[in-house]
Amino acid sequence: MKNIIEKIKKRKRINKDEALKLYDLELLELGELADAIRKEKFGKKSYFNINRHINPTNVCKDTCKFCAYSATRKNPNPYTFSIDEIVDTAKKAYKNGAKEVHIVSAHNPNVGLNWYFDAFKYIKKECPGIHVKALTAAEIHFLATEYNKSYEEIIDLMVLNGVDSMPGGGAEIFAEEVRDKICKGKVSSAQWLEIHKLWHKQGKKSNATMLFGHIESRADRIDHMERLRTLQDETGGFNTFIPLVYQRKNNYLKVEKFLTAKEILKTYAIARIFLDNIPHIKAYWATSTINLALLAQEFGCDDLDGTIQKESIQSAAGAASANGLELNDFIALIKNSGFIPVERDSLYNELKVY
Ligand code: V47
Repeated sequence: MKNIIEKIKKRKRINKDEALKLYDLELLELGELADAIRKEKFGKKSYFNINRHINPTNVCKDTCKFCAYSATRKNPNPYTFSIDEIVDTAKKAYKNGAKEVHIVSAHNPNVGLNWYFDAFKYIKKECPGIHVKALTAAEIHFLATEYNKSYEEIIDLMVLNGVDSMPGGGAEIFAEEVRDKICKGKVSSAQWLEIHKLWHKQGKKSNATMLFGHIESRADRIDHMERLRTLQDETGGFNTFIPLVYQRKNNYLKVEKFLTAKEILKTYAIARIFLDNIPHIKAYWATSTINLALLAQEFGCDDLDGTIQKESIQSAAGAASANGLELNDFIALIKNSGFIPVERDSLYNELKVY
């Protein structure tokens, strides 16, 4: 362990085995190592953006066991917004100061390809300058398969219709054995990485998530991060790594043992240390709870996502994120926890330091 700590202090890259060993370190010692890196990069700044999450349909062809959002499973209330409803939602948010719409849908085979793209096109027209973060690699894979298109063709349509960056969803956990148990049939790990690579090749940015706290092992988490680190070495296209804490309600995954706050904080800290080439680590408060997200600022996380306004995926599984957070409350929480709230745009340009 001494050698690993030395390596980290000298800012040398650690390998998979060393990263796994870090879980054995005492929490506060691990936290200090991660915090030192965070401080070097961002001081006491904590980033957030004023964004609006829109989840336009919950009708899904896939059957991921961890999902409580999909209407084909435990949630008996299918919905699909019209293009007008999606655009109106974006317009309202834009008028109220949102700089980004984060649009993630289920894989709905009934609406047609244009439904997905028209929404982006009209949002861009009605809300000049708004950043459209939309279509996870899982959605891109679904659209390509459903409409017999290549990934490149779908990506061209994204660029043409005004998508600015890609959210990190659909990554779940890359380890194939676990992936098969939790979301068999959806985009594979290799395909997820290939899609992000193609997107990065266009000079565009994306995020990467990891769903943890279900049936994966610690080694699976490190393996997941390593696959991301390898792609990032090649493309440099990931802005942010987002470990999503598994929410347990209303779904079909049988999980016996849930994560402790200690395990969540250790995972954030290890991500900060191991992912030496991904600039931002996001404590997505919708899944960690806002209280733990505030603490995570001391364990390597420099980003708390945003005000969200409305969220349907994690809240369906029990998260307290359905109605987002008020901007003033969000800022006060960051300030009161000893950090400097910095409003950023979607590409991490600083807009306002509070
Ligand atoms: O990939 C589904 C997750 C993701 C559950 O890029 C669950 O800034 C926890 O893409 N418990 C979609 N998570 C959300 C997403 C996202 C979210 C926040 C920020 C960004 C970003 C992207 O939601 C899916 C899946 O892993 N999810 N069910 C659940 N029970």
